[in-house]
Amino acid sequence: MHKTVVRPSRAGTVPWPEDVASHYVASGYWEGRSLGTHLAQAARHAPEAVCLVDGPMRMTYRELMARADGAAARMKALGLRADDRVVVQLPNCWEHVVVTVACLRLGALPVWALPQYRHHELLGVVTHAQARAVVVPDRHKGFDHQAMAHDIAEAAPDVDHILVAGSDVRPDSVDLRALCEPVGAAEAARVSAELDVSAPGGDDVAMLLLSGGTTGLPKLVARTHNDLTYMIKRAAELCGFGPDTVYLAVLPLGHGFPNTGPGVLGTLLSGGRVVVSASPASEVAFAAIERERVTATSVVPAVAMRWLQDREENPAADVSSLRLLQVGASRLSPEAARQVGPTLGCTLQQVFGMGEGLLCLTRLDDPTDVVLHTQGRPICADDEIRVVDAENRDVGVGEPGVLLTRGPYTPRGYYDAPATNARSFTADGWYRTGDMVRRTPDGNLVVVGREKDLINRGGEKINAEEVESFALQVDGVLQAAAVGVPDAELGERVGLFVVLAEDRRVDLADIRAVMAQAETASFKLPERLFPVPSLPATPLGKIDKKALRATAVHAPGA
Ligand code: OOB
Repeated sequence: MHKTVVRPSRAGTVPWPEDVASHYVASGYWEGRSLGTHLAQAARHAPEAVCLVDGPMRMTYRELMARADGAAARMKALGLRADDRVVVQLPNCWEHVVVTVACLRLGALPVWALPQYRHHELLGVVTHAQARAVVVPDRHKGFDHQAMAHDIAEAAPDVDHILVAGSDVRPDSVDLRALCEPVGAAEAARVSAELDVSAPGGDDVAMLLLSGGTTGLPKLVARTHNDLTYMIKRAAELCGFGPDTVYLAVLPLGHGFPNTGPGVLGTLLSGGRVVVSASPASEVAFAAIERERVTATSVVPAVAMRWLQDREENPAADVSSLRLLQVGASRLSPEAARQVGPTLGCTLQQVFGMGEGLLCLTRLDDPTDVVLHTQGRPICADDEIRVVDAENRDVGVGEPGVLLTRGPYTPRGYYDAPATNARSFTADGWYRTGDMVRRTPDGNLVVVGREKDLINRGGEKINAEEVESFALQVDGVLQAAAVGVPDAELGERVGLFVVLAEDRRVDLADIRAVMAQAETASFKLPERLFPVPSLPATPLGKIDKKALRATAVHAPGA
């Protein structure tokens, strides 16, 4: 069915040029249907198969859809509509999956947020997304998310509903578990048919994904049903996902990687089974792998390294069902990569992805050398790649440069951010990733560094400038520069160089206190402080962060 109506969800987005879009349709990448419709269709293939496991909770495809469609209908009864944004800040639990599928069925846009976000980040996301609903646990790890969500609703006028998972639901919140009750068998067909009819089109926005390094002023990526469905399905195909796949979701579901790379949604589209784990700790994950005969999972390098170490010390758990370990979101060392096969008995796949789109994978049948030493290659033949120098000239194979990309699942701009787009996208639509890579002769990419001012702490991206602006609020701090200090466990930790006013003493605790006061996520707090008499400058007069990183490696710091 041809849609002529441009839904409001597309306001603030930068569309692909028409001829490019036609090519993506003609090539079969863009199927023109909503992700929710694809999921419902996959569910109909094997309604009695178990598709979602969370502790004692085991849900069949029939039940998942009855719950998701029930939730969609009840969200509608609350006044939520297609195109409304729903910020989902839940720890890993079955409700995360149900509420995501419910939004996709309704045409509402889920916006996944990390559980570690505090008032500062969550308010930024809610405000920029103009969210109408916020989904939180009552409490998680001792923190009262429900109270935070209500505080945020006070400050964000668009928020009408706080949906709460847990047993302590306030009268002014909506009980998420009641919302997710399955719709009765008699009604299921009618509700489902209604949702099918009102489903969004392929060009409509399916969700807003957060770009790495989210601050109080987040960058959101509007991903369409067409682009996202293609990426997930293609990733699932390259990972060999099918009805026999048992995928363990251990990374926080607030991230794109465990949801879409192919992750939870790729597993459900393939007719497989998702097992949700609240923790990536090896004792919990290994027990889940053994109990549920898990075949695939995805982790960040820090978790992979812990698993490798713990496995050597404790070889008791039976992890023989595991066939695929995806590792991504930050750089995996070749030394760690080499241990994965022998120690865990599974295939390693390196994953280089981004909320903005482009997904690179090593292939399951790649030569060992490629799997150990590269971050893979794009999943689509029509992913365009350029590697350029400081003057925007293409560099040769093997030469390092900044990675630029365009393609069928990489939108041409951030959501509602013209000023940022002018910097991050070229006039002809290339996304400037800010990652420094080199291309190998066989077309794989090796991530060698970063041009953008982010710190990658075990896969969590931290905006350096944001940390610096907090530091500058501390009395006595004249200048501040945050850098990623190399770290064996997390890849990088936040280090902060400061120039202090004469005779002033400032401690790490002073800076952390200002950030805590502003209610920021704790993973952003600087862990090392380097007071210096002055900051080094590049020939262009910018702070020389490369020099600072080198200094940090050797300096004692505090
Ligand atoms: C994933 O997404 P984001 O949006 O949190 O972060 C993207 C950035 C990339 O631009 C790059 O700087 C870094 O994370 N990154 C890697 C990497 N994978 C991502 N750096 C080095 N090696 C890798 N393998 O992180 C993400 C999204 C979907 C799938 C996987 C990762």
